[in-house]
Formats: sequence, C-alpha cells, structure tokens
Amino acid sequence: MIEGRVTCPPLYAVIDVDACAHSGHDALTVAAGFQRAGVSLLQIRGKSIGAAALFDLTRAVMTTGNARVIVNDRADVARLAHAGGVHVGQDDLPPSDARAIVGPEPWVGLSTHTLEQATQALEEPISYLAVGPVFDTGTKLTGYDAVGLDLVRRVVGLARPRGVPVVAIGGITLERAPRVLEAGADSVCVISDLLRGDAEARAGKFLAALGPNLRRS
Ligand code: TZP
Ligand code: MG
Repeated sequence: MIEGRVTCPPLYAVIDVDACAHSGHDALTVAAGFQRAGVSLLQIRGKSIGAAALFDLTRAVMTTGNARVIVNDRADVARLAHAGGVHVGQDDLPPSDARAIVGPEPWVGLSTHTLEQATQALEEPISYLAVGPVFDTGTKLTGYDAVGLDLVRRVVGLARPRGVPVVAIGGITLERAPRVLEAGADSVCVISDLLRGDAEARAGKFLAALGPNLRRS
C-alpha cells in the first residue's frame, strides 16, 4: 500500500555528518549552502551521533531553508522534529512501523539492494524507493556489490507503474549523474561528490547538469 504519491526532485542531497567531518565541512553550513543553491530535498544522516544531536541538527537545518528534510534511520527523531520524512534501510524499523510513527504525511523512503527487495518494498507504505549502491562507493559498506544501472532500470520498470519514485544512490558523481537519470531514476542521491570543494557550488553544478529534460526519459 502506498500512502500518497510524491514527486522527487532530480537531486537528493545527503548531509552525512561523518563525511562532512572527514572532508572538513560543517554539516549545518553545508545544508544551508545546498538550500541556497536550490536543493529541495535533503537527508540528515548521523551514524556516529546520538538521537539528541540528530534532532538538534535536523531542527537547525530546517531553519536554514525550505527544503524537505528527511531523517535517516530514526522515525522517532523525524516525528519529534516535524521533519519531512524518514529514510529507513533493510535493517531499520520496517516501513510500516516507521509510517506508524511519523504519520500519513511525512515521506517514508526505503533502501533496497536487489530486485527482490524492491519488489517487496512496493508492498510497503513507502513514498519513494531507493536502490543502490549503483556504483562502487567508499562512503558506506552496504554488504552489497555495486548493482549498476541495469538494476536501476529494472526497479524503475517495477516502480513507475505503481507511481513510486525511484532514487538511485551510491558512487554517483557529477559526471555519472545524468546517465543515472537517463536510466529512469527520478533522483540521484549523493553524499561524497557534493562535498568536493565548495559544497554550495558543487550542488549548483549538479542542479545545472540535471535539467528537467533529463528526467523520466
Ligand atoms: N546507501 C547505498 S550507497 C550509500 C548509501 C547510504 C552511500 C552513498 O554515498 P556516496 O558518497 O554518494 O557514494
Ligand atoms: Mg538505516
């Protein structure tokens, strides 16, 4: 069961607290810069921080612009922060439980890594479906090999008739991003390549490269 159809913009930027620290960026500054650049969908990912710090960062990011802010892993934090949604993985609370916590309006996104997981995901009350890692990435050890653009195409083939947007993640660079949308993904979800140099300028380059003409090719 899908709760309601949503539209994902071509760029879904993830503010990963650890990736920001490792590259010398301040997470809140990055979030503000992304929003100035025009990013309208953000995820806050804080694997090494506690729930209180994740809540504080989420609330702070929500005051720096109008982007929809999705909280990684923690439906409780998303609800308490009145965030725009929660993103869960295969080992987190199942989407039905996350949905029960956040309620009907906020988005619930789910990570998948195989065609079987994607098929199962479409029976869940999700707003969008993520698939990856599309390419090799140093950011997260998912335990899965890179799935490639072929799985993206297959998942899009399953999800589009159901009206569920597909978000592709993993190893997506500025150079690769247009090909990912050409494969049918609605959005590219990016962590590390957005932190190369000036994050605001990098986000602007992604947005310029991912013109509306490339969506839903
Ligand atoms: N899930 C699958 S790959 C990945 C996540 C969270 C990491 C993506 O990071 P990057 O730096 O954009 O490859
Ligand atoms: Mg998770």
